[in-house]
Amino acid sequence: MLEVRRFRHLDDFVRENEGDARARLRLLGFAICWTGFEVFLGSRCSRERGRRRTCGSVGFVSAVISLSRRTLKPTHFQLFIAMANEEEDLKAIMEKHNTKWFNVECVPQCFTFSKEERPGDAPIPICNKIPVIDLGKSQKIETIKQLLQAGQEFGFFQVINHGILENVATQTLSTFEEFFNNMTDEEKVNVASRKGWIFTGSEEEVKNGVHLWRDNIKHPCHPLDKCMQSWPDKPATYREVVGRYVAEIRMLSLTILELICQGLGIESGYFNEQSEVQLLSANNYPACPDPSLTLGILKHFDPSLITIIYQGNVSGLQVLVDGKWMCVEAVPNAFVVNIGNQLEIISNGKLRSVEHRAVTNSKEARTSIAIFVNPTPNSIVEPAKVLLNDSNPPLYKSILYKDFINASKAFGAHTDVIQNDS
Ligand SMILES: O=C(O)CCC(=O)C(=O)O
Repeated sequence: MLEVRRFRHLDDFVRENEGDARARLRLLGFAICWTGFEVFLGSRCSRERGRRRTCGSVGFVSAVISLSRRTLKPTHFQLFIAMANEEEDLKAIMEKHNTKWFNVECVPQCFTFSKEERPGDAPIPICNKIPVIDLGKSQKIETIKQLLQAGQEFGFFQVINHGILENVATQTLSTFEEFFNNMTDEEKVNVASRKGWIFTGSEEEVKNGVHLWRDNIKHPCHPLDKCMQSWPDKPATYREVVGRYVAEIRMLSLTILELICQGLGIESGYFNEQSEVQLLSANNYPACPDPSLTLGILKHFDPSLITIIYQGNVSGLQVLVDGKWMCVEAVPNAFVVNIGNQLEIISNGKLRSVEHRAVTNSKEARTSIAIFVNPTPNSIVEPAKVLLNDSNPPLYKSILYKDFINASKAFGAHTDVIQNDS
């Protein structure tokens, strides 16, 4: 019986038939035919139409030749379909799917990361070593010890009993879901250029030539009364709900930073000036037909002091632990906290900023809210003097925060819009 299979990409076909010399020969034959037809048709029609017509013609001619020689094999059809599935550009996908770029059966080539970058098929375990720290405990010394140890070992921890009511976080998450779901194409274009906040749909989010599988909104969120005026006004509750969330997270971040201060032996209040900017970044990762090929966010370090993430009940954040990717479990009503580059510098390397990334899943969309607590652009970031002595020389040079950001292109092309320069 003839088996007809769809391959998402030519690569996948080649990989599956690696050991088969005949398949390789057929592949070569196809490639020669294809090139010939491309040249022939290329001068007469647009590239896109030419390619599709070429695939059809090559498939048809090859099938006829194969049939006449009685050598028709399932792989012919596999290859033909693989070729027909090759690169469809994002604009065409959006037009075809009425602007919902993620409503596709297969992952288009323009969302497929290289083998080195993509998550692949191997299951990624949940890391149960990343500590879940109870901030409600009366023994502060014990809490401080746990925070320091987690920051040293993993650069990540989760906090529970943090004093933020669960519905504050869940309502904010729902507001962002509504924001991402209901925004029209026209609005997306308008908001991308609005001063004070940026929306980047997957159309714009290109990393190394491949699009991220996410929509994202970023805006400053401190001081609240100043920033809020320029936030989105749709959904109607956006400013109220997100404002309440931001105020709560500000308090939580100051509590955590003060505990870290005490743990490191730095004078109380050291981080007050270093934490004057807060940037909110909310992500929406739609369900993806093949999460092994895509990424919501490429691996990166955070250019912050600390980052506080709410991921609801859907996990998708992965952290490098001992050189291996591990999932951060979605713990009910917990916030994930990670040490950013600036705190690594101030602690003179005692606390670690660790690489992390966001992956997608095939079952449901995931929304996450990250709040980056950052120094002001003109503050100097350097190892705290009290931590330095002859046996602990500075491991990092002093640097202006804005120079750090510009040199590392931490916020990409939108740095000016989202950097609060006041
Ligand atoms: O979606 C997540 O959990 C990852 C968030 C993150 O790493 C970021 O926004 O930089």
